[in-house]
Amino acid sequence: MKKILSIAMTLVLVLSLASCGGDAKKEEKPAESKKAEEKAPETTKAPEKEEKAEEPVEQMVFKMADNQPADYPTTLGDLEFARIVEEKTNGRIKIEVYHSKQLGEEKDVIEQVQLGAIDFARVSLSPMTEFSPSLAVLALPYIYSGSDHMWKVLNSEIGDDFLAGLSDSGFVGLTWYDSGARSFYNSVKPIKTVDDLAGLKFRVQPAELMVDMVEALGASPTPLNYGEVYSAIQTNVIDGAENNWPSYNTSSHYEVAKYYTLDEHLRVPEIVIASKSTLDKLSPEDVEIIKVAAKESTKLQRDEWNKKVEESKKVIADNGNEVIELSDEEKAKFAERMAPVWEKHAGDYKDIIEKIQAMK
Ligand code: GTR
Repeated sequence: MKKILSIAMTLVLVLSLASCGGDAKKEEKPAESKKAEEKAPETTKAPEKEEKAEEPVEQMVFKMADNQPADYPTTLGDLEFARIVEEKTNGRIKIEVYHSKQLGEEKDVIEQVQLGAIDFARVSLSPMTEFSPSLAVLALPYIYSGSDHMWKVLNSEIGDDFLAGLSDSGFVGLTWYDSGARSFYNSVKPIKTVDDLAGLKFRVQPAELMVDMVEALGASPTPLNYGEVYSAIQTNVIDGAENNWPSYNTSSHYEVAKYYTLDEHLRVPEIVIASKSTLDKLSPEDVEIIKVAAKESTKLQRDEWNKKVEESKKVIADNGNEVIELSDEEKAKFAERMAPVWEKHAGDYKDIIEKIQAMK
């Protein structure tokens, strides 16, 4: 009896330590120690009470990474995903969301997910093209006529096939989130024509596709992590970058790059991924719950996205930034320059591209 009591007390202590360690909001661990953390899902067993022969319920705790802040639409989507999973498994599966790049910059996070050191992540499709090159089809400059067209494609068999195809690279693609359209901003001058980009230095996401795109426009690309962009613009290491309204706002890049040209060269969706090695350890029923929950969370994410776009436009207008609209003719000139990028990155996928274009 005494022995059982002392085992129970030790378990209670272990449990309370484990739950302290899992508090994503309060915890700020050095990146190194995070990387070295346990790869397998953390499992904790409820302490056995005295002689009672009840089957202990095993709780699984997983980590999910996002590089955007706590109130950003993607993080809100992640939290909704985690909430649905927890609800549908009666608390058996818990997903802790680490926002604001607490688990590292995007490309490192993707590598960690591939290795199974991080279980889930919400990332941009651009850096994913480095791990699964065919995804470039969905991130080609000017491939979509607008948001409706993009969502029609992502919600079709084409989108599902791309999610499923990720298993060859060690991921499970779960769902898509909105990321609007990306446009150029800079600290030097208002860009009104494609020729105005000549010679300017723009930060790009670390992906060959993005490097090639900026080169095709006659500008000079600098791949950098997202977290390094603000100070690089501020210190004139680069002249600007490109992103959607909510990122331009929440990263505070609008403070150091006041000219925003709405050329909308890219619609790169966000993607929610899981580590294949994590999901391989779960039952097919649990994997199904996770897949359905992720898809369900997209609705909330898209609603939050639309709100954040409006809020961001206001913040940027109130700051007195110069926002430059382009005519359809001028946008067409940007698009014409992209031919070599399409050829290099999607030359082998002409049939899928035709299908996408037929869905306009
Ligand atoms: C944002 C995206 C981030 C990151 C960032 C970037 O739109 O949400 O995940 O990819 O762009 O430009 O690095």
